[in-house]
Amino acid sequence: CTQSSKVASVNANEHITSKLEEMVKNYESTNDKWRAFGYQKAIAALKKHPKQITTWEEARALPGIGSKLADKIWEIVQSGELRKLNEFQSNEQVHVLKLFTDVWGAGPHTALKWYQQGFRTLEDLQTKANLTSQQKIGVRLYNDLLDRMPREEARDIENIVREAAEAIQPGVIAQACGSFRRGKPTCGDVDILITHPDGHSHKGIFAKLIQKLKDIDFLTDDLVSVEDSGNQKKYLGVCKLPGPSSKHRRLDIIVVPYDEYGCALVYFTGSAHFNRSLRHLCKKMGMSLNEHALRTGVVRKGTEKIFEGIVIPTPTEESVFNTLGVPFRPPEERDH
Ligand code: DCP
Ligand code: MG
Ligand code: MN
Repeated sequence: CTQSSKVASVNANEHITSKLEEMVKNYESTNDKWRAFGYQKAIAALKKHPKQITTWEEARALPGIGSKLADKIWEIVQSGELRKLNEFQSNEQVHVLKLFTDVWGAGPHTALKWYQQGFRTLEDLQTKANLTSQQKIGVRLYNDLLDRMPREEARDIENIVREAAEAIQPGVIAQACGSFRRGKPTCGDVDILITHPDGHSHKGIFAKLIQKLKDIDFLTDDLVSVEDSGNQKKYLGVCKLPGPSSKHRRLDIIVVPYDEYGCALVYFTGSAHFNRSLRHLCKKMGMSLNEHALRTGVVRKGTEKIFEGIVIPTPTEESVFNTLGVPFRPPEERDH
């Protein structure tokens, strides 16, 4: 068994995990953390399992799957349905909590609070609830922000940001990562990574770029106008392509120094699940990986890091995979 096999590239049990993932969402929205956690462990085990589950015993034998979860899995295998999930979906409270947790800037805790305050609709929130500035945007643009855009639109957005960045700093690299780079047909947002190969010119770009995109009326709303993380800067906002029929779309822009480009590219390409798998692999080798750097010689005591380790230079994405001893995985194959 090689280390890379820990990151299974196809999910043979998608028909099961998709239903269990719905259950996780339901339990998260009712703040039932333990049940949500149990289902998540089961999903992870199923995703690692190389073949389709066909018997109850097979499910029960997987790590983290007890007899109750095996019953649920067996029910899906046999009937293609999960009654408990259908029950959830016909419950009013669950519907309202789902509506509310889908407001950008609101989590399960806030959704439950709103429910307990007697709010049931988005109009209730707009007229009666005490909303943060993010939640106000989330309610006002509710439908647009939940809608996934076709990848062609993500490419148009990438081009506008790239042109604006290029006008500010020639030679800049500006590329859409996330689901777009993984080749998905639709994207929940556009994640644009910006750097400059000369190693220092990335520094002046961030504030000028955001201002320029506002000047041309491309950015319509700020969600987080600047988030500092080490030498990286991140913007989270909303943009809109010109034209009367275009929708508001979520846009994330990250500016990073060139020596962090390899790790940043891996991180922002994702998927989030793939990143977790890589970090898990790192842990077993005394390494660590985040959007900034790959480190070796990390000393951990439980979950605490006693020594943060030494940075291994990883100028490219390939070098990150090589250093981890994992065969290179093209972005299209990084969904698990
Ligand atoms: N990311 C991560 N862990 C998270 C959130 C994000 O590792 N909790 C990384 C991996 C993601 C990338 O950042 O692929 C971009 O985050 P998005 O939330 O934009 O996710 P995607 O672009 O993958 O999907 P979507 O189409 O829903 O935007
Ligand atoms: Mg994205
Ligand atoms: Mn994003």
